[in-house]
Amino acid sequence: IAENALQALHDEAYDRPFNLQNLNADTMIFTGGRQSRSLDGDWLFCVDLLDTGLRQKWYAMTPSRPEDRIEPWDYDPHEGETVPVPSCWQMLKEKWYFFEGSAWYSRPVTVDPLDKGRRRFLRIGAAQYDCKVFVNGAFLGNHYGGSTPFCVEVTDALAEGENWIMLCVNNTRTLDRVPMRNTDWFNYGGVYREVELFETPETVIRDLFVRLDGGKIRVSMTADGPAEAARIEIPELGIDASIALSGGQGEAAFDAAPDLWSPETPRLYDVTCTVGEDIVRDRVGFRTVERRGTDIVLNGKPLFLRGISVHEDDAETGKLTSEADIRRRFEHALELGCNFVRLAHYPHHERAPQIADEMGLLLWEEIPVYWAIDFANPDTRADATNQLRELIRRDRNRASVAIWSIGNENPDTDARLSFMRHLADTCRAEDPTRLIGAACLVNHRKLKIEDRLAAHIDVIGINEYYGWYDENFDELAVIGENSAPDRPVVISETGADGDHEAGPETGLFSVAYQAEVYEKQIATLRTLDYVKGMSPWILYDFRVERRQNVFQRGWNRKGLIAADKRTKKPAFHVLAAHYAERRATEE
Ligand code: GCB
Repeated sequence: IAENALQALHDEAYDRPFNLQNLNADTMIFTGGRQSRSLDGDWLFCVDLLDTGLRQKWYAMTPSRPEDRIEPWDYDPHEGETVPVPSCWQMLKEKWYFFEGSAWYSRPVTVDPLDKGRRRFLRIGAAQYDCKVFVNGAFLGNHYGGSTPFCVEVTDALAEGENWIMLCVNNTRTLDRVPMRNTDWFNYGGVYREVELFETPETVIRDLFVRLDGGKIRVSMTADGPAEAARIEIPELGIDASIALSGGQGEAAFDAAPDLWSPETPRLYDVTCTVGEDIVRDRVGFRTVERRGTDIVLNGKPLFLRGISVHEDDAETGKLTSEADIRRRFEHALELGCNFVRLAHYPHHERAPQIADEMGLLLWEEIPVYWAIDFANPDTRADATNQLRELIRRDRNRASVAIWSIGNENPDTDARLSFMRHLADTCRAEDPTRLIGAACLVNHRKLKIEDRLAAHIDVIGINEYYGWYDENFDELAVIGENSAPDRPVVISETGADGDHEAGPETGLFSVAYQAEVYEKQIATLRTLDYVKGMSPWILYDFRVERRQNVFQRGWNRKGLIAADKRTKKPAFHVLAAHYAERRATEE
């Protein structure tokens, strides 16, 4: 027993010094318009189930020839097998398919000497979930959160000539984190978004927020360094102004009459911000989105959100997403007649909202506060808050983003309410110009929309599966009648599995039954005047460990399109016809 206890102590001790969570929303830099050097490509790679690398300090090894070594070694981070970055390791080798634990990535990076006063930052687009960063043997920081970018300053860590960067990425699901242990999507792992090196002047623009608010174009920004003023230019609006900085913070408001961004007219403006020698750029659309009673109002006009939900999931590459994937998803959404897409259940690639800005799609963006998480745990709260802040800071210049969603189907406890109110307050503090949503709850006993969270958000999302998990379809109409929400409801999910390959002709898991569920849903939902949008579940079939019956075979089959991203199921056409009809009546 004593030995076990010692081992436990030891295990905790090896990990604790690295779990600083010191790479977070406050250490991000604004990267729009900056030149970067890509560090994508082949990295040396080794899975490490027992965390031997942290115990044996693999990160501190230096490149040397075997014959020069005096101690045996278990892994050499400077040679061996390579994998491409970005990627998900599950998709690279069958033996890594269910691997959950740490894996080491390392690569050499050769740099020129840095001119005096210049700085360097390493930025990792996303690593699932925990990522520890080492440069030349030194631990520089750790980030938690599988879907948001993070930056680490490497000005002093990188020396002229060859350097070694090592990342220890761990995708273990743990009780104190967001998401927790149980999800209905696949637990991918790895560095699955781009890795870049940025060089900046001494004064760095950390953050830039440009939006239309209260009839004016407002700009807020943060820079570090000694600068006293920033310059902001939006040439097409005749804005070229100086903003005074105090303690690195600046704020200004301008009268202007931009052409408003909307799905029909996705107009974007070039914005440039300069502080000292640092220059960043963005393309920003201006629009207002608000709630009035049970309406969602865009640029003063109520609208219905014709949406669809999507995951980031690919049969061949997993969570790795290319520009072509994003464009294909959005093209399919447009083909359905959508003006709205729910990016479920975590922050998607940052190119997604940029492309939605150009293509004219409104977005619901979300953090993985999913099902039961440990709402009473301060670590869980800190993690969720940071992921939300990172997402908002990354995307708050995107006109397409209309709703920040802070939770999905979470049990209505006091701890959850306090947690969610804190997240809603965080949203408003970071960005008062968008709606806050969450997938809320129905009281199935009273057959009524009833969730204490609803009073604290703007859009009540409802995930309901009448005709599927809830087999008595007629109850949906009863819920509709019994509920009188004072704010808009979006049916954030509804649907049914349909297996296009091996499913039966009729009944559960047939594509015919799936289409029938869509028909019945549409007929009932259209009678509810407070329902102001829907994003059925889901555009494509997606991979998940927990679905293993003969029709699912490792996939959630609720896609309107199969996992091949080509085969449309009949329900696709049912929804497309409904959206076409809605569009016709709106116009
Ligand atoms: C839900 C969840 C979603 C699942 C879906 C399903 O309510 O929000 O993540 O994938 O149901 O298919 O059961």
